[in-house]
Amino acid sequence: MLFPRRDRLAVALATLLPTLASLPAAAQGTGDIAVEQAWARATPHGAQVAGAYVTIINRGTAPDTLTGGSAEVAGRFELHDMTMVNGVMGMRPTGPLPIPPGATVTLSPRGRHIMLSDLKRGLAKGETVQGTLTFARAGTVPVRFAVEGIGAMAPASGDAMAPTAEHAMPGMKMD
Ligand SMILES: [Cu+2]
Repeated sequence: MLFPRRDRLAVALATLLPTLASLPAAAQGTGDIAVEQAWARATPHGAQVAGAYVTIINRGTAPDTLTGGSAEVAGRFELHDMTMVNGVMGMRPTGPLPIPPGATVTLSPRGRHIMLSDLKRGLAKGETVQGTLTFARAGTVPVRFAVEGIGAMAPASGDAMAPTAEHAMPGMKMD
């Protein structure tokens, strides 16, 4: 069956567009690395830091490592882990995060997470923040963080603004 040139193009587009539209909106990635469910927390007024979270899937056969990243709203991007000091949940910077082959690694408010700091502005629920994740093998992967509500696990007071207490989360409960 032959189509004039323009019709063939139209047919090609008609074939392609539904395919693109059917891709999960949250799926992002490059090569063997897929990034899903990228989100960040809205920030209280004046906050200098925001937590961000992703699920990383390594579909390849080689190990990879999340080494860093960026976000348009943040001067700094760090990987953090949770700590418990004198019964108070806190956070501290941590090293690169291994993503073993076949693994699904989820960053969450209860454990390893991304800490965006030196915020250029506050984050509002409902917006989307552009960013990247950097992997040792996969390289730089663009990510869009969907900003969710401040949430029940966020710091309960203005302590988030105090430099020495910005990571203390006294209201956080352990499972
Ligand atoms: Cu943190």
